[in-house]
Amino acid sequence: MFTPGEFMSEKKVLRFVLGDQLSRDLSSLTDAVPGRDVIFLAEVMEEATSVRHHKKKIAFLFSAMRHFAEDLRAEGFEVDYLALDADSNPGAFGAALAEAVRRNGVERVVMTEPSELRVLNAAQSWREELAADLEIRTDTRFLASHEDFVAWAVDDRGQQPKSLRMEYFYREMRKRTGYLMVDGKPEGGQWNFDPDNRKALPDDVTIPARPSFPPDKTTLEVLDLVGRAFSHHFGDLEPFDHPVTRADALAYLDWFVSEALPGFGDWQDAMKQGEPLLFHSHLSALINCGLLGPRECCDRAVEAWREGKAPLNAVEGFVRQIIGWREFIRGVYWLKMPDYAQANALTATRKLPGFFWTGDTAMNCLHHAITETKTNAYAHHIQRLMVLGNFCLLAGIDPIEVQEWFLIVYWDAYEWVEMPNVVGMALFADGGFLASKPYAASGAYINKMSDYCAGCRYDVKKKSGEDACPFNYLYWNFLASNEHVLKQNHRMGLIMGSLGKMAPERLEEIREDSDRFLGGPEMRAEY
Ligand code: FAD
Ligand code: DLZ
Ligand code: SF4
Repeated sequence: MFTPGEFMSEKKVLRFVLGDQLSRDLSSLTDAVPGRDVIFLAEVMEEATSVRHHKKKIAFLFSAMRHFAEDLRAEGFEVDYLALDADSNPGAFGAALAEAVRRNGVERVVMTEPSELRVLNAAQSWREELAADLEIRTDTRFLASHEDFVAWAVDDRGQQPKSLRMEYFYREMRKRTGYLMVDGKPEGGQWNFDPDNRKALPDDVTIPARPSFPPDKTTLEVLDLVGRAFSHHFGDLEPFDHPVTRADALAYLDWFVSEALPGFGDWQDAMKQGEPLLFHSHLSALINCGLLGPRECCDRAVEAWREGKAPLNAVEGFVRQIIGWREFIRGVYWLKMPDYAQANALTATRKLPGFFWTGDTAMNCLHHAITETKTNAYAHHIQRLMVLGNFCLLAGIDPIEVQEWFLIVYWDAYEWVEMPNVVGMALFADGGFLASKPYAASGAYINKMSDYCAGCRYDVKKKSGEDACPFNYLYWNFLASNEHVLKQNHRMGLIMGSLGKMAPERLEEIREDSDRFLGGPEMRAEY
């Protein structure tokens, strides 16, 4: 006897998988039948140039897509793979899908919801022109569904809150998942071990050497393609030694858990010249494109703690980044879009300086963070937040320009995760919806957490004048320029009090230094 669903499922179904949906347990693939269904993946110019993505990001994704297709074929699936340079490539998702429907003679298409609003809206519009039914399924790879997040964030009358705090969401997620919980209470008696995770890096710490995944034939073909098609895009294509298969991604996760996780907590906020990765997992791009699942990453970390191979502060910190920050950020994106994209609570209007594309600046911290970004399509969280983001915040760079830069340059960047991190966390452009106060800091913070300042043309100890660290006067200038907004923030009370006590001459000096710097050659927008 057939159930109605099984009867329907006798017909061939086209399963459309996007570039950040490379998970075998994807909701659109769970009921795929080898020998009957066709799985469709498409490299399309419109998507690859929606912004001028870093070359390494495109190469990583295309290679991971092609390897995912190979794995599906090995499982017995028919895969219709549209390569970017195929003669028949129409260059856009909608047209490519319409042609795939005709080519494969299907009446039904199934896909998992796109992770970004732009592509979800496009997918809804494809329905009109598609000669087939299109089913869009929920993305079950996140631990909190859209409904879960709304139920947590929005009150009974459907009223949106004025602000949300990750910490409370995280506690709910800990309770729901049971990660690091004992008898309903957090392991170690604390929810959060962040205060233990802010140590500067001592000179004698050995940073573990990363495994390398040399390009195979498929990746070499992609590198050649990307080198030709996207030569004008930002960033270095090579060296390229990233995991691009599920098997390599799992091996990289295993390596992280055994070698780097034990030091992840202590030195999570540290920065060191020539060491872009330190003890960070470097897993974000693998998780965001679907090669790894967030649950399995947390499972492995918690297992290491249970086996006594990693300390609690490291494992709690890592689990918090994934079940806390990552899920929270996604929830905020879907709750606040589309207006969030335009948020500019501090009315910042300055153009992004050209050195963000070249790294050509005398500010050593920014020089390193940007050149590493250019080489690796990666910078770790504190470089993104407290060097790059902090500079954009203090210099009053237009959030739209900053969003675009962050979306372009990182291999893990997709709008759903990039935007709230930039708008809410780095720039306070949502007026404090996501962060309780701006992540603004002077040079003293960067000096404490890094070895950048010793090699800088500017003097981190100097507060004013041409040789003073620009972060020092820009910090106070930021507070003074935004006093009307920031004085209402109770967490800023102490620092705004200090600003209020500043002599007018000192305030004038800060303004002059800031005007000179912000109007000077270092800040020119062209590059
Ligand atoms: P680890 O430090 O090893 O952290 C472990 C994992 O936790 C990460 O792999 C990631 O999956 C998750 N995670 C940690 N922090 C965050 C966070 N704030 N938001 C979401 N997930 C988090 N992350 C992206 O994945 N894509 C982006 O486009 C992105 N843009 C950012 C822009 C700014 C301005 C800032 C401040 C942060 C941004 N982040 C982004 C968050 C974070 O910086 C990166 O996830 C992290 O640096 C990736 O490196 P990792 O894998 O070594 O992370
Ligand atoms: C980031 C990206 C790029 C550069 N190119 C493609 C592509 O050619 N084909 C594809 O399926 N996905 C690509 N992606 C990832 C998509 O941007 C991502 O899947 C959507 O934005 C999700 O909404
Ligand atoms: Fe950056 Fe200032 Fe330190 Fe130079 S002195 S590296 S500009 S914080």
